[in-house]
Amino acid sequence: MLKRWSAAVLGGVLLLGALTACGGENSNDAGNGGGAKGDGKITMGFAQVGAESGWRTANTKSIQDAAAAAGIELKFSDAQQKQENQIKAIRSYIAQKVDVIAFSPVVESGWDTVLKEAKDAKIPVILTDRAVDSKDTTLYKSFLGSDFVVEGKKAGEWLVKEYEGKTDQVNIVELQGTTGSAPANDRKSGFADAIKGSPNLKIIASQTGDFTRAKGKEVMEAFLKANPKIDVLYAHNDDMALGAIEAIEAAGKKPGTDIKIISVDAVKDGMTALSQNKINFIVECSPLLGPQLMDLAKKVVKGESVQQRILTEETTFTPEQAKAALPDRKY
Ligand code: GYE
Repeated sequence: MLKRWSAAVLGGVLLLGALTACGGENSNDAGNGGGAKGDGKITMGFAQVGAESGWRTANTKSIQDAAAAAGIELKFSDAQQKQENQIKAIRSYIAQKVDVIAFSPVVESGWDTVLKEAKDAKIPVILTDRAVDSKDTTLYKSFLGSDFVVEGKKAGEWLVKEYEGKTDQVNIVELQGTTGSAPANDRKSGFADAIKGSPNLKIIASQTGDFTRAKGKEVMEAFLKANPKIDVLYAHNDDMALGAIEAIEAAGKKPGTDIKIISVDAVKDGMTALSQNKINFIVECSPLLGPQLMDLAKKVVKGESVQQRILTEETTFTPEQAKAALPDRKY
């Protein structure tokens, strides 16, 4: 734990602070001149992906609230969906000698070097939400988050049931999440796996919408132009589905009726569209990882052993179930 930072470190930290500010996010950023005060308080450096979706906003709030409730000092940075920014943030947390680093890796590959740096500095790392593809699993203590393959499967299984007994070709378009990210890779493969026994269910176009509403809309516009008959949209998150709904309506079609829509997350805006029958089915992915993350952080800082993989519990929603769940929905 450093009380004073070197000029070089401070430079890096200020840069991070600037990046964070642009993102319109956060609070306890790494440039606040704070740091460990030798008072026994745990300091966590958290390198967030960005602010790309409603899911992410809820996830950030969960982490910030849970840190405050647990008395953990949080240094938080927003990488604006860029791996290089996350790596810079992690390096700055290492330089500041935080007690624990947590992050949600934007993409799966390319983390070994920086994770090794944290390990060499004896700073434990916890992965939240998204996985890395590192072969060496001693580079992190635990991975807390959803099983995205299962989520993709649930989406595909719903579709298989929906068209059970029908043989006409069903044209599916897919809006993928951020290229190279665990949820995009896994939601794609889980879905493909679930529909592979139904040869009439055909993915006719599949492209990334980067998990954002704006890109979801843009790519859906292109899909609609290129394909006169689209029966189903599978979007890897609600935000892209919501953007696509705008494109579908602008093209004079009825979302949920002319084009059936399946998405993942179950954030409030998605659930509202589902309750209005503009989306037909949503697979839940919980962003409320903060409390479990803080418990894990306390344990790893104490040197206690923790489970390498901790799964979040999730469900699925039909329009009726969305109507019932909406009043109590926390995100
Ligand atoms: O589904 C999406 C967000 O990694 C599970 O990232 C997360 C995904 C989530 O942008 O909305």
